[in-house]
Amino acid sequence: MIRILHCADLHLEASFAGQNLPPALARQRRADLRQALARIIGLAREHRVDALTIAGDLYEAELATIETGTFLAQQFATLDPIPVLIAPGEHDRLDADSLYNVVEWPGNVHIFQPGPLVPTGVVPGVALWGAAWPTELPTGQPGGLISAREGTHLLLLHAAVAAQDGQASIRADGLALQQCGFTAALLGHEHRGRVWQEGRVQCVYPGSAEPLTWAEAGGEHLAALVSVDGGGCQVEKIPIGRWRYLELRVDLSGCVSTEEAAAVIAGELRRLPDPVDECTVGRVVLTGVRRFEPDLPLLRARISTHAYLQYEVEPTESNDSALVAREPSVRGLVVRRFQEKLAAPQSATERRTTQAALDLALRALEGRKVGPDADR
Ligand SMILES: [Mn+2]
Repeated sequence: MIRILHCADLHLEASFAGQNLPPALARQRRADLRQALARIIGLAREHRVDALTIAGDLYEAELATIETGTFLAQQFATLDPIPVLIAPGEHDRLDADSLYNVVEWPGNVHIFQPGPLVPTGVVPGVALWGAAWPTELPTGQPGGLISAREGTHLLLLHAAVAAQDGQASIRADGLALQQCGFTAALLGHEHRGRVWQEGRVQCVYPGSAEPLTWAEAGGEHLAALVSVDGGGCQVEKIPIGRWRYLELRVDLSGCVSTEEAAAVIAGELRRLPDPVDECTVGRVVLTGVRRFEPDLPLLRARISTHAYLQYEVEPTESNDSALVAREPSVRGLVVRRFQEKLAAPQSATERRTTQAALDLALRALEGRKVGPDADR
């Protein structure tokens, strides 16, 4: 049996631009991408794998420096003699001045070149086929590529997989994974990890090592421990990412002050199943019809958390009840009745319930759907 640890899409030196992160946090996140690689290297050693495979987007070429390359070379050298096989991707494209050509790599590193898929026997007993992105994939009947050969064949590639005629295919005109004769396709490109079976082919997208954007919030971020045994293949998913993106919608209907809102939000944060820690980037969306204008600096000061939270106020329709109460209409009458009720002595909970009832009544009078599952 041979074992391979497979990863992809580390995106070292990613800028995290466009996410409104403070520069210090973006720096921390870049440092943690390196930590993720270090964890992967540690896992490869711990599991005594026969090879570490990386399916592209190891770093971001526009932002990486020679120092990035030196860091990578040092990390990979610590695995020697375990081979490290890299199929470069789109963001770490292999061209003349890419780090792959400029840095002096240790002897255990094998970098696939652009062009057609080629096999390497670097892993004993297994032919691992790969190429750098963009790959010249075989035309015609892809099964012909390896059908005449004995043994176990694995594919290592940075590529998008699309469904075509009910089969997963690597590009518009071919390389249907099922027909290739590969035991496993160790892929990179999709940042939300997934492991699935395509006919007899075990397919793996490990995902980015850490979620890099909000769009990757819900996905898996893995290293895949791939065991190949007599033509069969098993994949163990090992979570790698430590960071997460969290979106929390908090209904502030009935709150009368920023202080009260802060208490409600803090309560919601405490009730979340996973800890909201220093590796959480959160977006708190304040919803509901409010009686006050939230003071965001005060809100930030009142909520004690290690997470980086951004607050967004969801716009609501104007709901100035003092104004509405003067209307000579059913709406005005409803608001006046509720205001009498709200003026009477009552607990904070009762007041919130009354306020929520008023908000619902106003929504209903506007002809909007109300109820437990109404779109709020
Ligand atoms: Mn990528």
